[in-house]
Amino acid sequence: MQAMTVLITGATSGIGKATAEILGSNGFNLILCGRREERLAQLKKELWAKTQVHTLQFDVRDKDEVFKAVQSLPTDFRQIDVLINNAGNAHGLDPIDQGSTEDWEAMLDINVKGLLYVSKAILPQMVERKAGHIINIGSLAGKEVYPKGNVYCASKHAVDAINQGMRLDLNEHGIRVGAVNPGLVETEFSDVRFKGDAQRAATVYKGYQPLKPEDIAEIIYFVLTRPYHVNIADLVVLPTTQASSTIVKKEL
Ligand code: NDP
Ligand code: 8X3
Repeated sequence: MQAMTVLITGATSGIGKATAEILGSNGFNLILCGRREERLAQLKKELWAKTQVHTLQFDVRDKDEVFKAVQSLPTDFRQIDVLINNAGNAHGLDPIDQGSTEDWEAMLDINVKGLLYVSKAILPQMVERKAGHIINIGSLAGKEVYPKGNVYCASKHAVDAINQGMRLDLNEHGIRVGAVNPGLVETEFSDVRFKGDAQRAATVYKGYQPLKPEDIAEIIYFVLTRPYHVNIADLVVLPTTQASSTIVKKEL
């Protein structure tokens, strides 16, 4: 049987990169996406002995770039069996009255509209084949709201709603749709949120054991390797020390 092809957005770091590594090691063909071209090239080099890899460099905010990138796929990569909508970030952590409109726009444009653009570019072929699998990376922030999380939480609540909406609308086409919603995972997420302030970012993961990107990647691998009649619709995955967005048992 021909290996399945998986397109991963946000494959240049964190959860997306770890997912590329585990799927590549298990023989899935990969289409890896992100803005940082050198990281995509490095990952392709790392994985090419294990599997077939194609990279697409685009910003999910740019609708035309998204559609052009998907249309540019070479024949061997044109059939996308699995889409992992992972690209996303938080920008800022401010009370709503002090938040920056640029940060709000970035989060809504990337986490919500970007996810929709990529999905729209790929869904028609899944609908035509009456097969496919979409895994949306949501967040605990899509299930709860925490102080100063306002717009990031709104963007992830939107992902939760889109995940449910996709499942309803794509049901008649036999397409699997599900979400994986992590709690605290140590990635570049907090570097981005705090705009490169590494010291502030490090405090987020201090005094307890957060999840590693590999923990989520293993779960994504499990989700997509279930028999086709099994759809894991919605998973929340937390570090053991985290009870909710605001309750984390620290050892310090
Ligand atoms: P990282 O910052 O490590 O990775 C984010 C990825 O998204 C990068 O590969 C980045 O690639 C890509 N990305 C960001 N903006 C854009 C854009 N405009 N266009 C294209 N790609 C983009 O963070 P994580 O791995 O933690 O985040 C991955 C997902 O997991 C996100 O959706 C996040 O919301 C979610 N999540 C993370 C949690 C955490 O605690 N870390 C918890 C819950 C959910 P590049 O910069 O090269 O474009
Ligand atoms: C990322 C986790 O708690 O920083 O979605 O919002 S959190």
